[in-house]
Amino acid sequence: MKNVVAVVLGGGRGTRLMPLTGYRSKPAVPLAGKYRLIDIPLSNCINSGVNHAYVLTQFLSVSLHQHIRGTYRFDAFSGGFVEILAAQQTMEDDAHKDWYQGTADAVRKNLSYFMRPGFDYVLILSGDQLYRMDFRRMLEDHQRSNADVTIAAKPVARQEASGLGIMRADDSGRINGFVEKPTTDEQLKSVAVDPAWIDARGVASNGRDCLASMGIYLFNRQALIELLDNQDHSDFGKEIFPQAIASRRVQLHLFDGYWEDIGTIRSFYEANLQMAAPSPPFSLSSASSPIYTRPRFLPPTRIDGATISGSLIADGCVIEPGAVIENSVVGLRCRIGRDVHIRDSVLMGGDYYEDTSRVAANDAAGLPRIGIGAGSVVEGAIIDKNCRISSGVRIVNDSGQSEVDASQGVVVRDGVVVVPKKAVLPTGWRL
Ligand code: ADQ
Ligand code: ADP
Repeated sequence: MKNVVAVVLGGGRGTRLMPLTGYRSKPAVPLAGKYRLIDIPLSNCINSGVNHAYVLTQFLSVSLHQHIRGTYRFDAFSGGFVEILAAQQTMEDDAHKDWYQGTADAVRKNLSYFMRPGFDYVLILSGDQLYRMDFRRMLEDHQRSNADVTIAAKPVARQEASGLGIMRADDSGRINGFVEKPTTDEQLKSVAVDPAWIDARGVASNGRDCLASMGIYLFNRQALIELLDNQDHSDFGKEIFPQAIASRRVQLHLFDGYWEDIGTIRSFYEANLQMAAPSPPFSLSSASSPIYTRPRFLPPTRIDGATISGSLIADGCVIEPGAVIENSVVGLRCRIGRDVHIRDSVLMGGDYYEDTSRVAANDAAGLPRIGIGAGSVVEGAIIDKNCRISSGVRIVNDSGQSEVDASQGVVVRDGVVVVPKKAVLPTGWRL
């Protein structure tokens, strides 16, 4: 895999994950208590033997830099690297002042970096998906079929097809139809496959008759250069692939493991909670393909007379007597006060501990400590880092609102309450 370079599409403006992307770039959004989104594609790369990777992002945040620098270090003999390429840094002239126009445009504007001698294949990945995949199998399929491009494909039901690129392939697995996000019945019919096609390839179709692009693409170097040589084509799904299938050998690589897009507040929230479930569909513990993240020197979590079920508790937390935590993710350095009730929620934790003199000064100024104060109730919520929730606060979407803007200090997106980073909620606050 030494001749494969990975390019992780780290996100456009990140509006679908606001306010989590208000302070940081999307790849830096914390996941499952102690990871960040970028750890998923990069761990898959490392576990597959790909240790050259670029992360494309629209804007650079301090936390993304720190995280990459502190996590993905390779020794001099391996020659591995992970580098961030931020749009804001490449806008040196008027032509580049615009944001990237789309995924293909983002790759095109940075193409010179990926064309280093020795990189024969470019593996393009999304930065907001949760899955575990061995890219070596994909490269084998790619080479065996003499493909110019290979697209990873997952069988899905028709109801899911409208949000994805849907493909049809011939018996050799060569793609001969591609429609990005089909909306009409006619479009769907033009790319639906016979479920028997899927069954015949060793994957139980269970009636699924659509093959979805997973947003994971393997290109031969020269094919990528040529396909991007058209300024009018700015998106892989919308423009590049529908055209490329006619003139190139575009091949399909079938995959049927767990795979979730986590680019919206609702899907991000649900994927986090699923990882806390008793038999998670995506397990963070795997001997052969671990998920990497920044090593930290934090003490073990201290729990004193609390009741906890179906939850992930990260390092460095303090959980006080009487607390009840159910079906939740509790991130690094969380301080959970007495008799706090947390259910179906994702707490991202804190970036630092407050020392006693700071706590005393904050007390005097009426500023609550970082963490969740005594007797508070949190349900169906995401609490970003470094929030100061005082005592007796109720963060529950009691009236079932689906969207609320920031006027009250918190927002509701897709029915999920999101408390933005560093928010301060005073004693007795409620939504
Ligand atoms: P979408 O997910 O809708 O569909 P898109 O919004 O283009 O496609 O995002 C793909 C990835 O690229 C995401 O990780 C996103 O954050 C990132 N990205 C988007 N614009 C970017 C930019 N300007 N710079 C850097 N990164 C950017 C795509 C395919 C479908 C396929 C689904 C699978 O188009 O065919 O089915 O992915 O999820
Ligand atoms: P995030 O993307 O999670 O919002 P930041 O950009 O805020 O992250 O980065 C937070 C970083 O600051 C963490 O890596 C943390 O270790 C570091 N940090 C350490 N001490 C402090 C402190 N006293 N105040 C703020 N941040 C701190």
